[in-house]
Amino acid sequence: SGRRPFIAGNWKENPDTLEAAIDLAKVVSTASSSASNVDVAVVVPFPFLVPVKETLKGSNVLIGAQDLYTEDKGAYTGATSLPMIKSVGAQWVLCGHSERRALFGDTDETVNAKLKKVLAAGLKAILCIGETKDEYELGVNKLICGLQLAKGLKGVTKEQMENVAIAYEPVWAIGTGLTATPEIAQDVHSNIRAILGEAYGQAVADKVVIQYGGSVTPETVDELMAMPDIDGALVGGASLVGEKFARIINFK
Ligand code: G2H
Repeated sequence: SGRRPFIAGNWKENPDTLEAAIDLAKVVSTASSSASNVDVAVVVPFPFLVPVKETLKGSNVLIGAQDLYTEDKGAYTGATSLPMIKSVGAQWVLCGHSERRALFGDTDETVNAKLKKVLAAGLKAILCIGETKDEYELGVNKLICGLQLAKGLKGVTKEQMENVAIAYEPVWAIGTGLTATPEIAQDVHSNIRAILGEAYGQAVADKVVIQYGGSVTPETVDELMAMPDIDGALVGGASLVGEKFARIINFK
């Protein structure tokens, strides 16, 4: 496809100590040396951005944040701004992870505002989309993903799409051990690319990396990555186990 594979570990609210975070980062750093032809990132909790980046020095592993608040600074207790994230050297920021949508009130509108903030600052964003179990069972998964995509990317220019990756994460497959079959995922991914093609033109759409996320493991990564429109993975649980993530980024 000409697209460079991109695998990111989304650590979520893990691990629970700095020491454990540094240990895990060391394993990723070592594992990445044998993983050529793939971009690798770890998307870590805010307090770990600086020490993990330090640990990854000398490796090609990129670093990302899991969320941001859209105000640059001020009286917003508990919030972390994009300028802060940028100033500590993060390259990627997740926008609209389903857990942020379900637990922390993110909507398509706030996700769009966050995404635009990231892009305006010249950083890269992973826009996460995906349908719930009910929506999947009703057969409206592609419709829901199309809406989330259109709303999430509202106002994003063709040029800015160079800095956007899409992660398709069916909510029913997240942390459940249920992976969408490669065929189901491929079907949604090719639909996502078609929608991007209508919005931005085929040449732009052909360059956008579309990751799959939802219980990706060493056992499932190879067949997922073999699909023509699956360009990478956003890995949660398995990214916390060094040897599993090592195998995933060295997919075959
Ligand atoms: C989906 C994924 C990573 P897991 O949320 O973003 O997590 O691999 O644990 O399903």
